[in-house]
Amino acid sequence: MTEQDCLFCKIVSGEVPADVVRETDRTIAFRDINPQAPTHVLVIPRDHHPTAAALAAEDGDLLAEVVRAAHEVAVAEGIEETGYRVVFNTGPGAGQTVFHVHAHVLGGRGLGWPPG
Ligand code: D5M
Repeated sequence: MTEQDCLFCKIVSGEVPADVVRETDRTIAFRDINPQAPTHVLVIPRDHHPTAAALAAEDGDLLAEVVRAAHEVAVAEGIEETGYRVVFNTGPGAGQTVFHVHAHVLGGRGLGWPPG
C-alpha cells in the first residue's frame, strides 16, 4: 500500500534517499533528518498507514513488528543501558507532521519528563 505524495513511502521506494540503519521484510529504520538527541532513528512499516492508531486497527502484528524493530535499533545503537524513548506522535496536536506512521527512537542524552 503506498500513497503517491507520502514522503516516507518515497523513502521506502528509494525515490528519496535516507540513512538506513536497519531493514526487515516489513519495516525500515533510518536516521531522522532533524535529530532531537544524539541517537534519533525513525522506524516505519513499508506499507502506508497514517497513524499508530490506524495501524493498530488495520494490522496489529505489523505495529508489534515496528515496536520490536525500535527496540532492536536501541540495542544496536548502544542506548539500551542508559535508557531511551520510543514515541509515536499521533495527530497534529501532538506534533505529527508526516502521516505515515513512524516510531521515533531517541537516546544518548538525558530525556526529561514530561515531554514538551
Ligand atoms: O516526525 C517526522 C520526522 O520526520 C521529523 O522528526 C523529521 C523527520 N524527517 C522529515 N523528512 C525526513 C527525511 N527526508 N529523512 C529523515 N527524516 C525526515 P513527526 O512525528 O511527524 O513530527
